[in-house]
Amino acid sequence: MSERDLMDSLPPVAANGLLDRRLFMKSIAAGGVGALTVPVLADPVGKDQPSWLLAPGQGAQGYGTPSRHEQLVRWIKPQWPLGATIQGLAFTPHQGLTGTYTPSGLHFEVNHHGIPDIDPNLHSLVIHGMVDRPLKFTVESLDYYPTLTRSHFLECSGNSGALWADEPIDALLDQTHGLLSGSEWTGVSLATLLDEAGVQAEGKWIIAEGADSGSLSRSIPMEKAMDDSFIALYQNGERLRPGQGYPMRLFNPGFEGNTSVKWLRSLRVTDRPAMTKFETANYTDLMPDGKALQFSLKLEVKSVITRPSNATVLPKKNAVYEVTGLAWSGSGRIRKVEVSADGGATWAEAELQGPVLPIMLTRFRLPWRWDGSPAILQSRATDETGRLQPTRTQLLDARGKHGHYHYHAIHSWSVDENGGIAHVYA
Ligand SMILES: Nc1nc2c(c(=O)[nH]1)N[C@H]1C(S)=C(S)[C@@H](COP(=O)(O)O)O[C@H]1N2
Ligand SMILES: [Mo]
Repeated sequence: MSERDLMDSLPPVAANGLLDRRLFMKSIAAGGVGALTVPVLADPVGKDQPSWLLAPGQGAQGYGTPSRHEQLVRWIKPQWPLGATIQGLAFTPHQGLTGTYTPSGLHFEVNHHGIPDIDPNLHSLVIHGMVDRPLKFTVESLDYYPTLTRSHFLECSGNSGALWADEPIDALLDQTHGLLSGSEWTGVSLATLLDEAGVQAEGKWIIAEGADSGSLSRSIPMEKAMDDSFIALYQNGERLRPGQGYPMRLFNPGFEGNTSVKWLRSLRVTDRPAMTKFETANYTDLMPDGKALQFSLKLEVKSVITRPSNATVLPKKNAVYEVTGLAWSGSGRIRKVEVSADGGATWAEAELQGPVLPIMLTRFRLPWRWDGSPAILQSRATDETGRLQPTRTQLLDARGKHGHYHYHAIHSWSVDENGGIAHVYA
């Protein structure tokens, strides 16, 4: 089938060149519809052999590292105001990644008081307060409990905070969406440990405290703690990295990242929240009426196109590109992601990469034929509870213009006639 016939067999599903999500499956049989032309070779083997074919290569490393030709690094110097007050930020470079699991070395980090250098043999976790039996767990003792493994995203509620600004920032995706990563976490259910300690009837909250110098503390509702919270000990199969909370952290699936207290040393059961610095001075949401929302813990439904992005230029007109990105929700699974190439006037449903897991990054893909004229690419996600990602206007109408956290509006990339891409508000 020629490329033309292929296009005709699967006509556009939305304006400005969005094509049926099954196109890529058909195009494998048809010989490809990629945007870069690959030459047909007269002599497929050739005479000149590259140097690496002529002599044995180097030995294996004790701990593997990426190819020296791959320079993908986390961005650690924020270009927007919030970060200026936090020393230990690192942003995941989603513009250069694919899949849904973030390599551990590229996981984002927010360290409000730096990374403590903890000796696991000297670290412990105490559960105390309104419990029948106060308990102390060493790292080793937790290894004897039944473990669970969950794939979850972690997102700082300050992720995309730069997009509250009046003008769209000219920065790569790490700066706007890089306080978000996805991992496989292994650890021990918090309910198991709380049951062993015996939570008393008045115990409605848990104050979780970290072993960093500023003792970051957050109040967690007992309902959440008994539902799906866990103590994470491993990440992507290996022990937690120091930046992720080594040797143990609290993990509250779908809640704002700040509540997943790293370097966890204490869980105190109480009858009320502690009103710590991080739930009063920080991580509250200023509303249009001047009042602030507290304990807005659950993360919203959100998505972003990671390729194409402003990290690249579209190399060729009248070619088919894969539009791909990530969608996630603090409330469960992603049900649907739609893509628009005309600034939100028409939408087409994207292919979701399975398995679609609850409270985990979900990758979407859709073929798009760019005819060379200006376009605005957007994605919007719907989760299994029916929550739909709002437009920027809807978000500002609801939350006002002085937000700092929980920005989750539809994100827009403009494409100009030269294939240049920019972050815009549409
Ligand atoms: N003890 C402690 N826990 C902490 C923090 C911290 O600075 N100290 N940062 C919090 C914030 S603001 C976020 S968003 C997440 C980030 O987790 P990560 O650094 O593993 O990505 O950890 C949270 N837990
Ligand atoms: Mo955060």
